[in-house]
Amino acid sequence: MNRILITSALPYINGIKHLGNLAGSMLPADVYARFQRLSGKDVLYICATDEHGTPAELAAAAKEQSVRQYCDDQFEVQRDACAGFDLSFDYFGRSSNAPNAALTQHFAEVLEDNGLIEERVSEQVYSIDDGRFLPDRYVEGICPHCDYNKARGDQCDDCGRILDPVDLIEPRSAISGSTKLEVRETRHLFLIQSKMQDTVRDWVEAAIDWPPLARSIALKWLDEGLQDRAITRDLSWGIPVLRHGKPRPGFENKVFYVWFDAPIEYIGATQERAEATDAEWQSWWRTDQGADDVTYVQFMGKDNVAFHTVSFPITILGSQEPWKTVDKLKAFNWVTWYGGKFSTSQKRGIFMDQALELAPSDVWRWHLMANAPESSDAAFTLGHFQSVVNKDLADVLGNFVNRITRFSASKLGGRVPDGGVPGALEEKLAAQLKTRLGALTGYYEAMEFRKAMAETRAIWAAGNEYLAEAAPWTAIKTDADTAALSVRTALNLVVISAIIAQPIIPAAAGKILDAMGVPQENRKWPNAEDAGLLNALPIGLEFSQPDVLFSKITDEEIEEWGERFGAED
Ligand code: B3M
Ligand code: ZN
Repeated sequence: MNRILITSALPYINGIKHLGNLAGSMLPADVYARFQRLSGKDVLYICATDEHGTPAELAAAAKEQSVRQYCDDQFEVQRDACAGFDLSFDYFGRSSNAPNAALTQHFAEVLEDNGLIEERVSEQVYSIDDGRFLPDRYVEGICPHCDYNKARGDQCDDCGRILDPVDLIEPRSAISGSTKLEVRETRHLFLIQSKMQDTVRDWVEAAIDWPPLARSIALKWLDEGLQDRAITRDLSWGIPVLRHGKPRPGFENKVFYVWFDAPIEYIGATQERAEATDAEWQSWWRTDQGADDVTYVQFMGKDNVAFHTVSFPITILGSQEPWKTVDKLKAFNWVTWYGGKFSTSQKRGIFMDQALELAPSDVWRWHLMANAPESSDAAFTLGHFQSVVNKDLADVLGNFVNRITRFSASKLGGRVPDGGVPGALEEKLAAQLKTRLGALTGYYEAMEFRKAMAETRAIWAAGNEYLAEAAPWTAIKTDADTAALSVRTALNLVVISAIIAQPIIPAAAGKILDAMGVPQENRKWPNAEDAGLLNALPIGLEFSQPDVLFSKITDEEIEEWGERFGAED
């Protein structure tokens, strides 16, 4: 299993994502992709903007732009913000591009041929004042499950339930606010999910590799019984509904539902990449064309799990074609912002572009990963961010690297010194490193990110502890050999500290490795069993001191940011 396909949930096109979105899918997927690449795996990390549906239409209308223009602009904005965060996508596509349309239409055709799609008359909310049907987010009202009063027609943001607009209590139009709504009949394509109940359950139960959060959400849905769902909408922006390659009679003014086409874009984006780069895509997705030996890993927030463990698998399995299905699914809880949620619609919290105005991407990446919302929601506060960054990055890693490189530059000529024989201190350090590196690698493989970050920090801290005990600044006065040994050992540990930091803080790690003169081919993930790890640097190798790695975040900054972003405890 040397090939790993990684997808992150596709960010909606409607505006730049906040740090909670980043922490729950794109960032951990990136950290995992980087770890696997360093481990020598052939990785394909795919993401894209999710451009269809009512969120795009509503946001475009608010900006008085055509939906096409709005999406073109926002795609650039999101792609730039992702680049600013060093997200190492192998391809960042768009669900409104041609490959996704063709694939979506293809899946609908085969599902219909397999008896899993039917035309049905359904009841939809119609707005008399707006003169149109109001699908999904075009209706707002009270959630019938939890009473939240800003529930949207497709999903309740509070309890996470998937809704139908006709379920909402006291519904109102999101376009005009009008409550002059009625239920009218309209024809739609329905995906007969009920027929796939047993197939999906067998598939979920066979999926031994799913972490518990994803698995429990999937089983909860199956236990409640799968409902047949409309996969078309009365909208104009989206993928046209065809039958046998021609507009489907009666569906000329309808398109596929965004949640039907969005996951198909994982495949679509891989095809976009193939077209753009002359690569092939089939060996990643078709089990009859080599994808049997691919491990497919998906990352997403918990509200997306049902769509990926039930709806999308129904599309894939129901086609009875040899498509790859997900092997490991990593889901995240929420990052909260001062007791509430980060919210795009209410502009609560810090958004990706704003974050980069405040501090470099590495420090956000570290903080969000070290406090990943894995087993429960994780509270983000500026004070916590400040203390984590100042402690872990500036005091622990930055201080270790600076102290030893500065000392050896001034006292030992900025070269890796020769001399001395490893003794008890070095053996203790080597044993600790072996155990910790083994654990760290295991946590990454298991996608236990908080534990991986804690282990990374512990390895950095071991550097400071070793230096405190070995005290080369004292030894150098009486015993040059022992001082040389300590410095050499510590410099090797600097390199290991930076190598294992690469998945999380790629910019700072690269700075350290450049300064230490470590060539690209020697930056691979270390093997815990390698006894030579603390002796890897060539004697006499010249190194320079990295520029300031991390500047501390000051109390004044925290105060200013708190005011700017409305942070209130
Ligand atoms: N765009 C929802 C979200 O951003 C959605 C994910 C699609 S994944 C195929 O939460
Ligand atoms: Zn609710």
